[in-house]
Amino acid sequence: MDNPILVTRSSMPELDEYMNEIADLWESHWLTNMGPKHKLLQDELKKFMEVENIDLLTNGHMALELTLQALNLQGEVITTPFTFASTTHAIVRNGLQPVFCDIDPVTFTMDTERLEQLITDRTCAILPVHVYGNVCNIEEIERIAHKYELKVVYDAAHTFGETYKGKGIGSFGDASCFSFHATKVFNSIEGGAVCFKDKRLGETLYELKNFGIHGPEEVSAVGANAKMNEFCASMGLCNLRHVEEEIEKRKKIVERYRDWLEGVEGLQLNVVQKDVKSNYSYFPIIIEEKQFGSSRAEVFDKLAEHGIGARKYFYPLTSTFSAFHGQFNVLETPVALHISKRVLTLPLYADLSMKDVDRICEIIMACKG
Ligand code: T4K
Repeated sequence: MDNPILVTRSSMPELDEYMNEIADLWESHWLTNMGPKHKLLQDELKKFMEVENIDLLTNGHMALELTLQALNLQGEVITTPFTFASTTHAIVRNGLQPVFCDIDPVTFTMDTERLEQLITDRTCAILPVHVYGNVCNIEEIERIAHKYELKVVYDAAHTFGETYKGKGIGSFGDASCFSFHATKVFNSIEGGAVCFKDKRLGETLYELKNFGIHGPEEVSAVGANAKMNEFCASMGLCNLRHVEEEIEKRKKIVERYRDWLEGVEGLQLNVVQKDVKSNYSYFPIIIEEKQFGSSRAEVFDKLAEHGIGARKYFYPLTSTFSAFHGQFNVLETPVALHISKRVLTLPLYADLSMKDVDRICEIIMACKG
């Protein structure tokens, strides 16, 4: 078997670059609790992401969980089930009730035509997901949120570095939560950030990520420990220097995939959104068995036989997790169900070679009936 190719591979700087970056930690002995690297990365990211306010956290999940806590919400949160476990868990772990809205069949983001009918007098917020870096219907979400006075928190885990209509993607809603996990376009090993509008929300978040400590002798909230440490921040500083180049490489890989797979009967490719500067984070394909001639399972197995680890992001729907059985009324989301049963996310990372892309596509095309 050829060398295995996994769905992604973490971007890393040269070892020397990282060693140089962390060397001063041996001088200062300051390893965590909002040290100088944390501060520097925060400032650099603010510029790069073109946002007004940002705070760094340990990971994208805590970004979501603590943002919901900071907003002091109660009741129902409308979200989508076509996402990673984290999105729904953040809602449930805050004692809130998820209400699942179906997705749009083209962007796989919240179908705003179905959103308004899900609003009840218990609805407190909307938590849409910019899944695969596809930007949600921001105008509609914000119009509806404004009409019903609802908070909007975007799960922006997949949208690092993107802009919408020329504005940093983290500028929308009350807050946007990013992931800097090892598998993401930009990583700080583990890491995350919240971009937010209201500075008071930022102050609350800052305290919540540090146990709710308000002052030397006052703890005013039941917070968590979600502070990004200096080693992670250092990795972020190194990776940030190369991220534009990496996104450019991803773009070329995506173009190569498209050359092979665009227009193939039975395959739906990810949408290209005209107002979005994309980060090329994922390359999902939707396989319609009847037209393509093979099922998602058959293509998945054939790739696996050749050591290629495509993934079923996101199957199953979070609304079907056994963890939630019997806890809330799960509405049917037929489009999300349809997509989740047919989606395959193909390998994509900056150093994936064109030769490997060609090989992956040859295997997929050999499955075509
Ligand atoms: N919201 C959304 C919409 C998300 O997708 C996520 C995370 C979050 C919120 C929460 O953000 P974080 O709290 O994670 O910051 C992975 C990631 O762990 C997760 O971050 C990501 N979404 C999710 C979509 O994918 P797994 O369970 O599929 O990861 P794993 O370990 O199977 O890794 C996938 C591939 O990545 C491996 O086959 C090889 C490569 N890899 C992995 C690791 C851990 C590396 O090259 N280096 C590594 O260190 O969840």
